[in-house]
Amino acid sequence: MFKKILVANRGEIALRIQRACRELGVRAVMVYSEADREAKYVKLAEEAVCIGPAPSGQSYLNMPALISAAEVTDAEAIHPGYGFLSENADFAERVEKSGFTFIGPTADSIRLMGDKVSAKQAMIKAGVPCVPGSDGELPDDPAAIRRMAKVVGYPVIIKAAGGGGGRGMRVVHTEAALVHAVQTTKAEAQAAFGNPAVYMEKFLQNPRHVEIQILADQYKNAVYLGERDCSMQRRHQKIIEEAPAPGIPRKLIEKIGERCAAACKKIGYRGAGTFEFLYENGEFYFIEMNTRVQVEHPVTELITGIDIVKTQIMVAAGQKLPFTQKQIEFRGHAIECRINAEDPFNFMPSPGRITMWHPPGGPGVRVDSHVYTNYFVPPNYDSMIGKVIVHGDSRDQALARMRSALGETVVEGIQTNIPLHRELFLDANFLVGGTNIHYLEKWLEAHKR
Ligand code: MV4
Repeated sequence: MFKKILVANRGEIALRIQRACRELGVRAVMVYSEADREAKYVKLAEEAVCIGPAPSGQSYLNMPALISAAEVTDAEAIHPGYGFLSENADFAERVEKSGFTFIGPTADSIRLMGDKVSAKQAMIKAGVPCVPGSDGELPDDPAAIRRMAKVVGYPVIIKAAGGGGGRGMRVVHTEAALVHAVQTTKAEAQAAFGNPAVYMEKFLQNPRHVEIQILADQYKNAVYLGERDCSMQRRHQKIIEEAPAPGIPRKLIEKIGERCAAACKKIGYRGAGTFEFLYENGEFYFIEMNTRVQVEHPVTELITGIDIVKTQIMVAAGQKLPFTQKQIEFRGHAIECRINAEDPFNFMPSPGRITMWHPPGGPGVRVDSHVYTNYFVPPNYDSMIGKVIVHGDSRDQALARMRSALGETVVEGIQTNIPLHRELFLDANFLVGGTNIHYLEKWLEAHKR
C-alpha cells in the first residue's frame, strides 16, 4: 500500500478521499486554491499545499503545480477525484512519467473512452449493446450520410466524438435538415474539442439514464456493482440518483452487468468506472463510459457495502480485487440528493457564507459534505455543497428517510435546492418510480414560479 497520496481535487470528494486514506492508514496530502484555504479537509489535513489562485485553470487544472506538490511532499500516487483532470489522459500520462501512480485507469483506457467513436467501437466488439447508428465516424459525402440516416430512421442524433456529457450533440428530425446539422455539429466540435469527427445514432425519445458501476484490478478481475438510475436531471446536471433502478428486471441487470465486466477484462481496464446506458422499452443501449469515480458512487456503496474509493486506491497500489462477483450482494434501496448552492427554482448560483449548517442524521442517513457553519462557499467552482444519501430496506423506506432527512436539514445564509428536493419527494410520479430523463424539466415547466 502507498504511504502517501496527493488528493488533486476539492470539495466533498476531497474529504471523501481523505477519509478513505485514513481508513487505509495512508497519509493524504490535500491541495487547495487560495479560495479554499478554509475548507474542512484542509483544516483536517496532516499536510496541505496551496497550488495557486482561485480560478481552476491556475489551480485544480494546473498540471505542473499538482505534480510539483506531489514531488515536494513525497507522495507516491495522485487521486484525481471527479471533474477537473480526472478524465484527462495527458494528465494521467504526465503523472506516471513523473514517477507517480495515477489512481485510475491507464492513459490509454482514458483516451479510448474519451473518444466516443472509439469507445462505442470497443463496446460493440466486447458485446455491450449500443444505440443503433453509424458504424464509426460519419463520412463527408452528403449522399452517404443521408443513406445512413434512412437506414437508422429519423429522428437521429449527431454527436461529437470529442463530446460527452451532453456537449456537442444535435437532434435531426428530417432529411432536409440533416446535412446542414452535420456540418454545424462538425464545426462546433472542431472549435470545442479540436476534433471535427461526429457520429450518428437513432435518437431515443423517452429513455431513462441507467448506469452500471464496475471495479477492476490489473489482473483482469472485474466485477459490476449493480446499476444507478440517474434520470432525474436538468441540463445534464443530475440532482437525484438511486439504486436499484425501479422496475428493471434483475436478470436483465445481471446480463448487462456481466457484459460490462467482460468488456473491462477485454480492454484491460483497471480501477473504478461507469458504463452509461439509455434504457427504453426494456432494452439497454450503451452511450458512454466514465473512467473516474462519480458523484453518485455512495448509492452503490450503500446497497453493496463496498467502499469504492478505498478499492480504487487498493487496485491502483497493485492489489487484487478483494471480492468476487459471487460475493457481492445487493441489499435494500439507496437514494442521493445533491445539495447545490443555488436558487431552487431559477438555478442561479448562490455562493456566500453559510451562517447555519445543520446536517440530517439518524438510521440509514449519510451526508458527504465539506461545509460547516461559517464556511464561505466560493463563487469559483461547481455549486454542489454536499450530498444527502439514504438507505432503506425498500424504496418506500428510503423515500421516507429522505423526506425526513430533507425536513431536518438547515442551511442558512445562502440559497440551496433543498426546497426543490422537498417538493420532488412528494411528487406522485417520482414516488411511483421510473420517470425518464425529460421528467424534471417538464415538471419545472409545469411548476413555474
Ligand atoms: C442520447 C439521447 C437520445 N438518443 N442518445 C445526453 C448526455 C450524453 N451522455 C448523451 N445524451 C443523450 N444521448 C440517443 N441516441 C438523449 C440524451 C440525453 C440525455 C441522456 C442522459 C441523461 C440526460 C439526457 C438529457 C438529454 C438528452
